Amino acid sequence: MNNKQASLLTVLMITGFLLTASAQNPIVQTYFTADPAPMVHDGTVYVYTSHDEDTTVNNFFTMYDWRCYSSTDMVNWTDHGAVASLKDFNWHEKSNGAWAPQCIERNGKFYLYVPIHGEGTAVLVSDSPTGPFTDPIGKRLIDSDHIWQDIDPTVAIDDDGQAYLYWGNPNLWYVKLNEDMVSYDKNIGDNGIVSIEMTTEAFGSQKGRDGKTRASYTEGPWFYKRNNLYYMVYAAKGIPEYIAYSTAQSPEGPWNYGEIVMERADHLAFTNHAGIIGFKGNSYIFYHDQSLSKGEGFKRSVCVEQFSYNADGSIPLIKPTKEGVKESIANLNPFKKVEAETMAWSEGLKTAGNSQTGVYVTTIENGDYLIVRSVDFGKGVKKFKAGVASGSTGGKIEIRLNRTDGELLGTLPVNSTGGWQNWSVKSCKLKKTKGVHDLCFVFKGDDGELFNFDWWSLIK
Ligand code: FUB
Repeated sequence: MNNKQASLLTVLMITGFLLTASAQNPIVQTYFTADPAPMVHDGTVYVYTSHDEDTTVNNFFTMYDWRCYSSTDMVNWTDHGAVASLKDFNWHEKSNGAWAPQCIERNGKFYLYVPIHGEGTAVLVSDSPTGPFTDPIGKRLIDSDHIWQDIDPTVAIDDDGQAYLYWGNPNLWYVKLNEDMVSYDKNIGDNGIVSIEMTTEAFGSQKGRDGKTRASYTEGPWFYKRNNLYYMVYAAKGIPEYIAYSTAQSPEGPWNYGEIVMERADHLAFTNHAGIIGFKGNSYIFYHDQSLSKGEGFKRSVCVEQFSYNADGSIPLIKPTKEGVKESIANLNPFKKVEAETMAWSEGLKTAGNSQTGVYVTTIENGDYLIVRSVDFGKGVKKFKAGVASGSTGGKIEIRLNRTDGELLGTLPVNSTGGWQNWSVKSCKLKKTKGVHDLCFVFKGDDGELFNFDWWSLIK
């Protein structure tokens, strides 16, 4: 038994419970992801994340790029890969430090605000939410003399069209972005940068290392407006952090401390970082934990919980759970091409991508699996087909209902296609099945990598 098989066995035993409970957290199992920044666009939730590398260097954040995931049902997430990276900037010297991003759309363009730790806050732009992103200004966006504190940008556009970019650790600053979203009004504050007064009335209180009382705000601000109230949600009280929030009647403050939104918990990391959205009538909070790495604070994972505001607009205390979002809010249509990297849960898998194929599922070995939830079989299906490629002797995909040991609907043999990028369409018969079900693809074969998996669909 190799290392991957041994750890898969452990994971399978542990997740026996998780599968029955339909665990949804963390929402990405193929990579370590952190600092979630959700964006609703055109009926889809895009979550931009930072990315903790599998190998941590020098016992510190090891982060080179930013990833993106999307969902229309809040339980199945499509992996769009690394949509931007430190390599997209040619003016900085850092090869590490791709920290917490946020993306926003304006006039058909997508602006991705990113900190490069130690180099300040920058911006990238794209015509698509999933990139490619390019550097529109060739330098950092925020021209400050405190670039080490210029992390965690958060952006929102007010109803009058004025865009605000807030950021900072352990202080909070903002600029008023110009309509081009890549420059800002230099006529306010200190050369355009407005410093927020960090009072305990505004941001709660904590005891600093020097024993003095100071505002509890630490980092990771998330700025938004709801029902004429402006919210600032943030990581508070140094490390370990909890999530708290403040509100204001204006986008420029003054801020009034609200309450704690998410307490510390054992499976959370020493950092936490929240992003909140409303989507199809529901409210969701994204944050990160360290459950996938079993406790490594530099290997975090993005999670999500559904919640409801209190009647007065206050945010309740939200519990971080393993179950996450319980119900899918839309069924998945399996009669169109479904990307294999759309999944609710997986074990043992990675994704990779190239310009021809896009993102696909890879490092598939015997016993690995993925689950897609709320698949609408309609009045019945007869066949399964998939786009696959194999540079080895291949293997097979067992198509099962609900879980790894669920009812077997059919088996797709995947023989060698003559190369890992020699893609071929294979199909097999399925047991006639109607209605809405979770689908589980269980990968079987000999030792080593079996095949790559790009897409699948069902045939009536
Ligand atoms: O991910 C690196 C840093 O950790 C972020 O910028 C902070 O918000 C904290 O989550």
